[in-house]
Amino acid sequence: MKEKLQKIKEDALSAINSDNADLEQIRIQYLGKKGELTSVLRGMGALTAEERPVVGQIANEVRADIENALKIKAEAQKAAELERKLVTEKIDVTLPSNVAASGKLHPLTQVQRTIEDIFIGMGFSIAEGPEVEYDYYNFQALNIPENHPARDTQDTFYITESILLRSQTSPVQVRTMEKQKPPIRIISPGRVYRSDAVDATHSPLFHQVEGLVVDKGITMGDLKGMLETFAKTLFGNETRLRFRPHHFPFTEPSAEVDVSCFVCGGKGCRVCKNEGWIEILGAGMVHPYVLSNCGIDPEEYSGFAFGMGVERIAMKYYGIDDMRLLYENDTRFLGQF
Ligand code: 2U9
Repeated sequence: MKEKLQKIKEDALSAINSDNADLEQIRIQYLGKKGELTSVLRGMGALTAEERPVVGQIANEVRADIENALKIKAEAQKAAELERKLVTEKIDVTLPSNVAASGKLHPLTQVQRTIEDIFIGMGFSIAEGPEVEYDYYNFQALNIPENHPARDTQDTFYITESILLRSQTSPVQVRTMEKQKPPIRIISPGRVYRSDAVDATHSPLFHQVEGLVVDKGITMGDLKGMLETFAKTLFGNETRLRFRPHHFPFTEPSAEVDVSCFVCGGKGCRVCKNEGWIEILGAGMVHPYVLSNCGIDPEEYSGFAFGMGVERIAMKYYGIDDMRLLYENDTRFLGQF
């Protein structure tokens, strides 16, 4: 029996110390209820009274040795598993990370919103309207009757004889005046269309911000003061304005407005083409005919209006020399703004 116990111990220890030993399986095989050690102990009844305690003690020692070996091996297996994980799941913290690319607003949207914010700060509201318009709102109400030469410079896309893609956002102001009594203080930003061929400074679709103020006693002085505040906020406090007489059918008197070059301060440089001045918008006092057309009495009220091209301002502001870059969606270009 002693030999049997010795053999069980040797077999169990060698199983425990073999590679990839399944310790739970070994414990059941040797120490479990139906295990080898238990079945030897069951046979102890056949031993003499002197032999029994001796064999009992050996059996206990064998059990203790096997349990101890299982415990040591379990710890070794755990340590080996941890070591394996540390090696295989190693993270190189010096590798460059995958930075999540965050989106941005298109430069045109950024400039349009900057312009909007400046006017909102001066008490203007934003007015919007349809891009598909009636000829009446786009031209006739604005003192541009059929066959007026101004139609040539604003040639647009026609849906029918009397419906077209708006060539300016002015119809929004006409619609506002029809609905709302003065005082009116609005800007109308949005897409406009002209039948122009694409080149570095033209596109059949572009963006405008137009503005309109109508109230009692509005003068050209109000227009100049408001535009000066706008220009100084957008281009810097040193900016000066220059008004050049011009003609628009919807305003009288009318002017084209330049700002002193915000790059060279007026000395002359590449951005202002050595002029010292940069044209940014057109403006004037709303023509009395236009006020009448919109149901506002020009004897009682007066107003000023202005209009600017967002592309033109964005190009000057950022030093972009080709308008097409703004529409190509090349992220190498767009990522710079
Ligand atoms: C109403 C009455 C008057 C809007 C105006 C301009 C002058 C102007 C151009 C700037 C560059 C168009 O985008 S552009 O080509 N606009 O010069 N626009 S006054 O006048 C209005 C508008 C609405 C009822």
